[in-house]
Amino acid sequence: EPKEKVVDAVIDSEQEVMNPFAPDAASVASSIKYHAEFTPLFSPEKFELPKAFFATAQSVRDALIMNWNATYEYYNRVNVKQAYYLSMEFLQGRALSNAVGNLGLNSAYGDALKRLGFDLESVASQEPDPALGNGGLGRLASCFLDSMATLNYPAWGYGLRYKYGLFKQRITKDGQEEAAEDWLELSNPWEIVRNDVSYPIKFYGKVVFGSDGKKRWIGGEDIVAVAYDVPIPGYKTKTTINLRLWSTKAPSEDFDLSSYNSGKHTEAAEALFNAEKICYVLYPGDESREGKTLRLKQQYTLCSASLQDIVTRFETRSGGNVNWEEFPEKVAVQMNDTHPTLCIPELMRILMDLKGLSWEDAWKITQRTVAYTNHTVLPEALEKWSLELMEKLLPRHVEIIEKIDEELVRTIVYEYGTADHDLLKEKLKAMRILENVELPSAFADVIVKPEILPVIAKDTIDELEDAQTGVNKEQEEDKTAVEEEEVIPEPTVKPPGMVRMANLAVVGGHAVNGVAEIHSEIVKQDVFNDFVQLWPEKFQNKTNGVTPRRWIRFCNPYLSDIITKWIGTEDWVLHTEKLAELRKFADNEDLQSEWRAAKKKNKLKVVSLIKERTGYTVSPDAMFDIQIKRIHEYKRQLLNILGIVYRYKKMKELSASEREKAFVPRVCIFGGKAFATYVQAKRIVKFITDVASTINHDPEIGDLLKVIFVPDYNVSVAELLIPASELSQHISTAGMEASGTSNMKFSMNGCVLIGTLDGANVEIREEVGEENFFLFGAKADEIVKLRKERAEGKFVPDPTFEEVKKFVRSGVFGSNTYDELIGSLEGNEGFGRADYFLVGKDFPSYIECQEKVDEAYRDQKRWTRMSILNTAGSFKFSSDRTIHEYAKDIWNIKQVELP
Ligand code: B1H
Repeated sequence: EPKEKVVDAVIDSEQEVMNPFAPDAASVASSIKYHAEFTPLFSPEKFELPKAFFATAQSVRDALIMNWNATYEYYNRVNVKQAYYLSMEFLQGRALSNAVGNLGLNSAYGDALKRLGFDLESVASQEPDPALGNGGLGRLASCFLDSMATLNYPAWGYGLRYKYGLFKQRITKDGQEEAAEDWLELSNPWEIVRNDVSYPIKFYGKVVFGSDGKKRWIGGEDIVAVAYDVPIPGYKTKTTINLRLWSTKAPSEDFDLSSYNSGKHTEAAEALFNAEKICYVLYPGDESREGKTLRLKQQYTLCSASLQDIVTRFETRSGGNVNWEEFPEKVAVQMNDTHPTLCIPELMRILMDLKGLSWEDAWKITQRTVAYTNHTVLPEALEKWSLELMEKLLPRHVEIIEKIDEELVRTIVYEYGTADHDLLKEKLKAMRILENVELPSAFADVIVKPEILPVIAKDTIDELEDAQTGVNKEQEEDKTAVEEEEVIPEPTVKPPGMVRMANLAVVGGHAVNGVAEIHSEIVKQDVFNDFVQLWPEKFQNKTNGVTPRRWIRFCNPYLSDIITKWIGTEDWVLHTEKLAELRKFADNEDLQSEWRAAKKKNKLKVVSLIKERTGYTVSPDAMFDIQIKRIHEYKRQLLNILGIVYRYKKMKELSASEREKAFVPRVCIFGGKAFATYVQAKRIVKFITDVASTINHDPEIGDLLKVIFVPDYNVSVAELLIPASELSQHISTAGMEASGTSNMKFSMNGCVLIGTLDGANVEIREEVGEENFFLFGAKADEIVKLRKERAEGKFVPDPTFEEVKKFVRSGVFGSNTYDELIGSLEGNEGFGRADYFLVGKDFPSYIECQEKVDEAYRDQKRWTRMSILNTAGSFKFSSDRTIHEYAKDIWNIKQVELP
């Protein structure tokens, strides 16, 4: 084949257009050209990069559609059990190179684009990142889809198609600013709208008895959910599974034509907007009642549309011979966190009200079908909804939830008897789904009521309401502002009734799992301990994983080639345990020098990225030290930046020659978004960027230290940063990070970790060897005691910590003295809890550990050995391993190879 050739040489024969899937460059080129001409999104005169991207994606999509059709045609025919993964987030990242790589069409597409005057990498970089996720929870869902498809598991993802998704982050002199992310602006070449797959979704209304004596939910607001399918190809398999995303719209008759014609244009379209706005934004602000209602509508839309679809498919596959008892033998539903918990009452409603099953049968089926994954133990992140709000929006579901709660009360009373009132009260308080709600009438006399429902003061109610707004609320609040207000005594009122979604998920599902060993232990011993005593068999661990396709093979081709060469096969992409074979070469000088050369090439790409995104020039010879994740106090970006400040201060105290000797040059890179209303997190972003601008402009420091905040961190940025990383930071307060998944990606790419004994760090350290992991900080089981000591003023801060705080306050980083940030570390009046995340406590051991990092890095042979042993020891953290475990222990599904 001629390597580079011009456009006119391409479409030679009808034959080629008819067979665009033949994996040779000529057929691929003709297919791309065909789409450029006949599936156009741009005018015909020019053929530039954006058009090349869309035409290439459309041509790849053709292949995916063929495989998708073959996959489901077969699943329908053999009627296999299928798993459904329901998630509010999927953080897919770009799809083009992933699809081409999974299909094994890299050289065909590379050559074809060359003939057309393009190169695959530039074409692929035209693709916007879909904005459908926020962090680790969403990226995990996407890694799982890749593994399910690759391993030929009959599975399916369900989510929402957010028009704007998560916001775009801009960094200005004031810190983070949010802007709408219009990722669908130019259309999404991967999605296929299914106009024939839509379901009615209802809100509000009331419950009545039908003529058959059954409950009916009538009236209210009706909208429609329409399916958009995104094909998910497996690696080296024909299996292509589905990610079905729901988009909401109003029924067409809701457009009020007569109002429109009489000039009331806005009113005429109100119903349309009301329906469409449900799928505008991921995690919309929920401080207002409207915000809460919108989030609940989102959650219900996901659950209702998905379950109607699942039930319809079950009926279709049963071929007119429906046996509802078989439902759990054909369907497994996994709830990614509590956001899809309404699946439980929704499946009950469908089975009872629409299919005529009894409560008992519907309950058995529901329990056997659904399972729940917990992703956090932060108490403020365990979702609660106001009972009153839910009752208005979903009256039938609240009846069902009340009945589930009543059955639970029955179980608890049966289990603990009525003799020991204190124990029973404690259990009911901890375990009931409904909070601050009187006992069901059948149990009213079991316990002296006034003790269960004390009349409490207004500030307790405020606390309860705060807890109810969900994740981050506690920290989101700007405590400085609240302090000023005069306290007006309020009459005592009853606290509002709440629905605890996590309790509902635990009760309604047959399995509950945490996402790393230490996290699953905390779930069992702490968060859900009362439930563990009742149903120990429900609780499991499923340590997270990441797909080695996206996170090594495709994002790090240099390293992949080296691994393949030394192991002697590319099989490791599917069988990551083969990576362990690298161990025996860890000291081999040839491997070591190839390994370092690959890292260097990856670092050079990041040097360009940094220049382009921030204007700063950094040296590729410095150590690349990276912390990329959502900005959260518990993840302790503040510890990292204060460590950098300390380093800078020490540098300034030395002469130029002493400085060069004392420190290893570093580029310290941060990336991550702060939730828009999380005030403290936004202060951290601002502080990092202020420190960066002082240090980066200090002529005495030069390449010895650079601090970079990469704006708008996303999957594509991670794919560049992770392969270039040498040290990465996973430094959460022990016990607070459920797992973390970027730690796994870094380790796979030969990056050495500095971290606490938290989340998956614990297991990574076990696998790579403790001498290849920089450990510091307090342990999870010490935290409660340390916090108590801290609150009681018994904590004596280390002098280094005092020194660094004083330095920040001295005004080196501009006029700002960061009172709220530094104050939060001291528990000064008005600045919240005294160093709740124990930054001060862990600071000295962190600094000491960072000195060990420098020492290790100076010995490049030792460092490279550590790096190789990280890759070699990362095999456990493939999401293939995780998905096999879910399939076997929770879903009970089997691998199905297409004929
Ligand atoms: C994780 C969340 C989360 N846990 C609610 N919980 C959200 C919950 O805006 N909301 O409503 C947003 C995010 N995300 C993460 O899940 C954990 O923090 C990580 O440790 C873990 O690795 C990841 C995947 O299990």
